[in-house]
Amino acid sequence: RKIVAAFAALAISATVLIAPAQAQDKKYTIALVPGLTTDGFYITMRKGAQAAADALGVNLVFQGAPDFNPVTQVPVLDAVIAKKPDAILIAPTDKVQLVEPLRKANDAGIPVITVDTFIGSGVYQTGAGDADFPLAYIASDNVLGGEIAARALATAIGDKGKVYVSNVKPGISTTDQREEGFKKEMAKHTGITVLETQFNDDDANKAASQLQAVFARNPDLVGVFGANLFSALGAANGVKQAGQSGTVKVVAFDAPTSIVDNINTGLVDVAIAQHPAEIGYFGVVSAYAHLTGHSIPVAIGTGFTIMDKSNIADPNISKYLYSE
Ligand code: T6T
Repeated sequence: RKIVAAFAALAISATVLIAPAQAQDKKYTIALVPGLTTDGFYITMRKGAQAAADALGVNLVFQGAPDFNPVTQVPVLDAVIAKKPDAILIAPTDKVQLVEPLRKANDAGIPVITVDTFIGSGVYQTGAGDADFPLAYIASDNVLGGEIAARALATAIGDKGKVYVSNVKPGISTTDQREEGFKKEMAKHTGITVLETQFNDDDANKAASQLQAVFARNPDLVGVFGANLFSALGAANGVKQAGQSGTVKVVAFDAPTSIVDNINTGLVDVAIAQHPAEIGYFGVVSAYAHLTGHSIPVAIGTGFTIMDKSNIADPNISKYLYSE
């Protein structure tokens, strides 16, 4: 009070005193556009984002498409841009196809941060290339995740035999990098043959049929790496339907709640849980920091929790299972 009185006595304009306070009181709206809405990974990311939004007094809007596809994601993004949020957090569904649609947001003065997936090379704010305009990339280290998956599968199959990657489709930064890391690591395991990748379009049923078709062609198949939630669920179901549970080993990326049963019954050997809530949390915090005049890291990496039969009952591990 004394300070205010002193300023008043100095006849400093009220606007000067009040303006910064008003700026801080502004209620920001941050939009989160997931890869798709019906995926435990993004549902969990939304929870983390909401926790940060609540703590910071930010209005969070969650708007996405029902499937993981640029054709359905771009119109959602256009609708979000038209509403002029203060910032956009987005998991772009294609490295190339989302560049121009996101440039529209950037040109409209809306800061863009990509979460989970990236556009271009994923290296932003360098002044190089035409896709470096997002302010930050917040995600798992997906190459490392692929390497971890390969080591886990190699161990499960006794370091020999035929395996393949069940993947979504080329052009998605995360799943491309997981496959890259997986193959890089498997190249060191000379007793293991990596068969051709099967792309399932994020359709678990397709992944299940593909498993059975690969097994029919290769009755000596010993393992599969499911490179995301639906690829892994589908591949595991395929193994079960082929009557090969426990014989054809499954390493799963992602951790929906159904993975617990699959691990306990021995259908899935290892699941690599990402930390999507952290991605959402740091996404909102980064956007807010930028909006309030702070500099932010151009890249934030979040971790993994490796789940198997030995630890899945531990609450410190199971807390990383995704929400539904
Ligand atoms: O694996 C996650 C995510 O990281 C990836 O980009 C797309 O698939 C998931 O959402 C799981 O379905």
